[in-house]
Amino acid sequence: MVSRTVGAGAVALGAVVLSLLTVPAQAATPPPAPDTGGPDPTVVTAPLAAPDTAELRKALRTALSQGAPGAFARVDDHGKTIHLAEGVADRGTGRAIGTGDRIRVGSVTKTFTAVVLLQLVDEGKLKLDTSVNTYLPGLLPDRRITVRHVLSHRSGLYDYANTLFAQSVQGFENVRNRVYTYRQLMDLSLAKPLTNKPGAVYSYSNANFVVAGMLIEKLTEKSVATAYQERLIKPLKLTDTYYVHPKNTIPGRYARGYMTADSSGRKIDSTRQTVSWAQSAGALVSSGKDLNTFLSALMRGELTSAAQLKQMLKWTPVNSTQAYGLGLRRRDLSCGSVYGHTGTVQGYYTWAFTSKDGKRGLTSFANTSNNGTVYATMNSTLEAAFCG
Ligand code: REY
Repeated sequence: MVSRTVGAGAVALGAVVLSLLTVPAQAATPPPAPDTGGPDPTVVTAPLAAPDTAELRKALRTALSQGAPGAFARVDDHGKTIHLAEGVADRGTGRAIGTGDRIRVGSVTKTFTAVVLLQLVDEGKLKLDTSVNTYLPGLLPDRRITVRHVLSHRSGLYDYANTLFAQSVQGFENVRNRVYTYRQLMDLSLAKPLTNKPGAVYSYSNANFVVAGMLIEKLTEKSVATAYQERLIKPLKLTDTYYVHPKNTIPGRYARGYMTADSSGRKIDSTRQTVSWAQSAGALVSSGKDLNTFLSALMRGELTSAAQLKQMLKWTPVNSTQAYGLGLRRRDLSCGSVYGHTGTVQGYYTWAFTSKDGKRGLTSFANTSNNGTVYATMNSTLEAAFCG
């Protein structure tokens, strides 16, 4: 590995033990966070080593041996693209998976949602440190919850996904074809007390990005679908990216998704689903190419003002190797930090990350979920793609 100078945040890591990383929705209790997050601690002064394609391929094959029907990694590096794919997109037909297949990207949607809101901040329609209830009167039980708290998962709003999916298969089948209103999703969250004092700590919750979607619709007087389309999909020419909710299908060529049953390990074809339980927290369809394009544009400052990008990059600690900005994850690798998001919806595991300058991007993907060993293996694609 090439030695490089990194800031205190990454030096403290030593060897990154990727297998110990937790699934985001179940992150360990975090340390207290300051009210506006800290600065980005990581300074990379040397160029990144070339992606380790052998290691990437090994990870994809390992994921297959652990139960993923298919897996791929697409790296866009200074204008060059690496395509790696193993296994199948469809267990019925045996069609090989490809890096061009469309996928359900789960919570990578949260980054799109956050960017729309930061554009609204740029337009003077929204303030990050203002109470959510100023814009959505009476919605939240505590006026102290600000827009910033919601976008950094510090609101304390309960994550109703924990209740919905306590039993993975039955929980999924109950919602697979359901269509929720945002209000109904908020009611599921608000049925439980706040999990922390507003602003105090990171506590991942889909309810935060339901609030974010409600803010978009209130302030733009249009649907979130229109906001994504007009502000991100069209200008960036993201030809594989769709917000199809409440439809339960994926247009064009796509990878089928196979969720793993809790105890039997049986694979359940979970391709058809509305993802209505997530909507602006997780319902986008996209591709490796589009996710790499989107995150690169974001980090290059093409989607928001420099001032709002700086706000997105103010960090709340998650654990010793992770932090959360505004709709953005930071992962601290052995060679420095990368920025993006993870996504899990039934049958679909996605990692989309980029270097700070936006010049190297990775989307890695497996068409399974609810499988901790596959999750840990796919996590290791970050180290291979960015640190060599
Ligand atoms: C939903 C459950 C996880 C997935 C979630 N996803 O909150 C958001 C994200 C959109 O962060 C499901 N797990 C699975 C279970 C666990 O059912 N009992 O892995 O298929 O992307």
